[in-house]
Amino acid sequence: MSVSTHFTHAITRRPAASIIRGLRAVDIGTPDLALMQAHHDAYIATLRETGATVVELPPLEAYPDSVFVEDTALCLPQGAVVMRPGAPSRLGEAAEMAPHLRALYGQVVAITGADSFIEGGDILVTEREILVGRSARTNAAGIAELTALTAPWGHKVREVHTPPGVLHFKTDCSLLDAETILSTTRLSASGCFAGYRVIDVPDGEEAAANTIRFNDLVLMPAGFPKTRDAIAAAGFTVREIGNSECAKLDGGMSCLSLRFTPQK
Ligand code: CIR
Repeated sequence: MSVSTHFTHAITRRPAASIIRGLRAVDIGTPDLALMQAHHDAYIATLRETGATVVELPPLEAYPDSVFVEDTALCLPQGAVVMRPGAPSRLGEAAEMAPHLRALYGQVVAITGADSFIEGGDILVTEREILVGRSARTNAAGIAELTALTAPWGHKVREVHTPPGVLHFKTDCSLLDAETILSTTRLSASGCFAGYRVIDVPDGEEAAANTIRFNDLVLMPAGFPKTRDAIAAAGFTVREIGNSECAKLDGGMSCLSLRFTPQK
């Protein structure tokens, strides 16, 4: 069973009313909280459908982007690493997540360097390595600290680059199985996925690149039929989840959960 696609647990956090002040690269409208909550409920129900335990945390009004829990931690089979988000308004979210990880994991370590910044959205864990994209949120010092913290657990970190203007590395890619990555062509053209099987997101559907493989399902944002058909044609079972409101804040499927199998 692949440790990068199969998990017993997920952590999510309900969106706060302050979500209307969430960060966004381009303002394409204010998210509707009720609709976002409905999409969030469907997302959680789908995770649970696979048999997983989903821990739903309460909203954090002080942190408008706190629904995007992925950025606060990296969960590995051996332990969890608490991140240091590069967005100043999100820095405090990591400390809010740490106690919940300690309740489930025997080993919880943290990125602590004052100059180290790294967000979970820039990290793709595959069966053989941890790919980390440098971005506006993740810097070399953050990647160096992550490398040092995870080496004793037997992990190899490889630094790659997030395409210019793209929020996170995983905004543009996702792992579908141990060997298969869904990617935009603007990212895969860099050659960073050499040795993997790559499924290209059809032109015009770049916003569908951020999916999650969670146990036997692939969760993807609704409204991208060519990408849905390409994933299904490759043999995966696809579930489409409404993402219109999170998309206004540059968020997608992976951002909404931490996915892991705890080790006490
Ligand atoms: C942000 O800019 O931080 C949020 N509005 C979106 C975060 C999305 N997270 C992710 O891709 N992992």
